[in-house]
Parts: sequence; structure tokens; C-alpha cells
Amino acid sequence: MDVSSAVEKIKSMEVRGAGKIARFAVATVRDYVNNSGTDDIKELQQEVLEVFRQLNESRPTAVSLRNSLRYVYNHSIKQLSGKSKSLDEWKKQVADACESFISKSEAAKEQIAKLGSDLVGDGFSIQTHCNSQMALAVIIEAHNQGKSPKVYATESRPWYQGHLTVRQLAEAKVPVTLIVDSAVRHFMEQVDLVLVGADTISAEGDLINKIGTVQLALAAGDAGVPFVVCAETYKFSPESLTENGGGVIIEERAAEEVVPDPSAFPGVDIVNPVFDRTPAKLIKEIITEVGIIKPSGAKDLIEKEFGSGEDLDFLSGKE
Ligand code: RI2
Repeated sequence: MDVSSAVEKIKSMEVRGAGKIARFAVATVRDYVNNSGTDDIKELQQEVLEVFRQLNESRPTAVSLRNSLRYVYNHSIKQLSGKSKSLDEWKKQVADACESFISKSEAAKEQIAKLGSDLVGDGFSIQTHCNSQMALAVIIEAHNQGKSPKVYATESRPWYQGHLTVRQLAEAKVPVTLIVDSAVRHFMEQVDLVLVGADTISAEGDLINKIGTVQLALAAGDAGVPFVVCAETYKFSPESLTENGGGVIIEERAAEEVVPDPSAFPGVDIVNPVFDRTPAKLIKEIITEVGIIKPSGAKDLIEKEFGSGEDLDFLSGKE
């Protein structure tokens, strides 16, 4: 697939979910490098950085996308700079780094499912929001262990990712109930645990996730139900170490996703922010592949995984 089609698939949300877009982006880089006809390394390096930039701009909020490209950069292009390598060696190292990110990401999901399932007690009712492969992996693992979880899943307007969630759970034979987004507090009385995914986690331990997540966290807090986030380490933002407040852009999408014909509402401003920020104080724990942490541990985790942030400018191609 060419790069502009890949970018379009991410923008249109044909490929969506923070983990999936990260794997899809690096698979696009791998295919670009493997299919490149150029015989000039310098030219290919510049082209690959341009591919990085286009992919990075396709959706602005999920840091997973940027971190997946950063991983490929750090494990190939950065190490190769200044070394004389043949074109084939160079291509192989980039493609290997892409494959390595994809396998690490898949392994992280399995590990999160295992660690997270320990938090699920027998017969737990779990509430979830949107469609997070990480949260679902935990629930399905607990189900496979015979813990018989039941799930309340929100519709997640305006894109209705909740429909994907309920179908996925029903297919896995997990009892699931579809509820409207505004019913989260109403059903919280019957819930033991809230599990959601993450698009980005900041150094302060704040969660940026599908719009409506903060309401779910407030409802859980009010009812004394633990609110837990399932996130691979590449959902943590190294940029937030230096930028005040996390530097996360909240994506706004078209008004047509809210109402099919905005012109039928003359004089009405229709806005569609698709993510919101849940403060660390509302989050009990974050399940990652390297362990279950408190949100206050986010900064340490970022420093361990990404260093002090000296490579934040990797997309510029400067060394
Ligand atoms: P996983 C999704 O964003 C949701 O906000 C979900 O919670 C998050 O990505 C993480 O998903 P969107 O692409 O990586 O639907 O856990 O806007 O699958």
C-alpha cells in the first residue's frame, strides 16, 4: 500500500485504536523501504523521514503513533547514521526495527492481559468505554481463566466504537450489555471495576482517551469503584516531560460525525472533540507490560523507557 493510502486509512479511522495505528504505521514504513526502487541511501533516508512525518500527522492525539516511529528511528536510522552500510543492509535494519516494534507490541498485549486479569475477581461486573484492545484483552483473559466477568459497554458516540466492543465480547462468549454513554453513573452501582484503554498518558499520570472517559472516571470515583487504565509503555508521552501540561493535542473531527446534516441546525455550532483528559487523581492504577503502576509513577516510567527526551526532535532528521 502506498503511503498516502495508509495515511488516509488512519485519518478516516478505517484503521483505528491507538495500538493498531502504531503497528499499521510501522508496517507502512517497512513496506515503503522494502519496495523502494532508489539506489541512493541518502535519498532513501530523506524519503523515510518524510514518510514518518506524513504518518505522524495523520492523527494528532495518540502518542503511540509517534512512539512507534521513534522506536524505528532509534533502532535503525539513528544507529546507522555515519556508518557505511550497503543499501540492502540499511533497508534490512529499518525493516527489522519495524518488525521488532510489531512483535513487542503484540507481546505487550499478552503481558497486560495476564497482569490485568489478576485485578478481576470472580463474577466481576466491568464497565468499559470505546473499543480498547488492551482492556478487552484483560477481560477476555479473565473470562478464559473461568472468572465469569460481565461487561457494560458504552456506545461511545459519535463513532460508536462500542458496537465493535460488544460484538468482540459476544464473539468471545463474554456476557455483555450495551448502554448509552449517559448511563455510566446509573450502572456504576452494579460495577466492580472500570477498565479503559489509553491514547496517551502524560508524565503527570493524566490519561487522554476517548471523549467521555473523564465522566466515567468521575462516576467511578463517586461510586467508589476502581478506575484502571490498560496501556502499553509506548502510550506514555516523553514530550510531556518537557511541555507544560503534557502538550497533547485533542483531535477535533467533523460535525457530520455528530449529526449527518449540520445545515439542518441553522445557527448552531456543532463541535466534536474526540478525546478528553482524565486527571491522575481519578485513576487507581495503570496496567503496563512492565508492571502495574500508580499514575504518580508515570514520570519514572517515561524516563526509564525513553530517556531524558533528547530524541524528541527525531522527525526533523537532525542528529
Ligand atoms: P487500544 C481509541 O481511539 C480509544 O480511545 C481507545 O481507548 C484507544 O484508542 C486505545 O485503544 P480511536 O482510534 O490501543 O477509536 O487499547 O479514536 O486498542
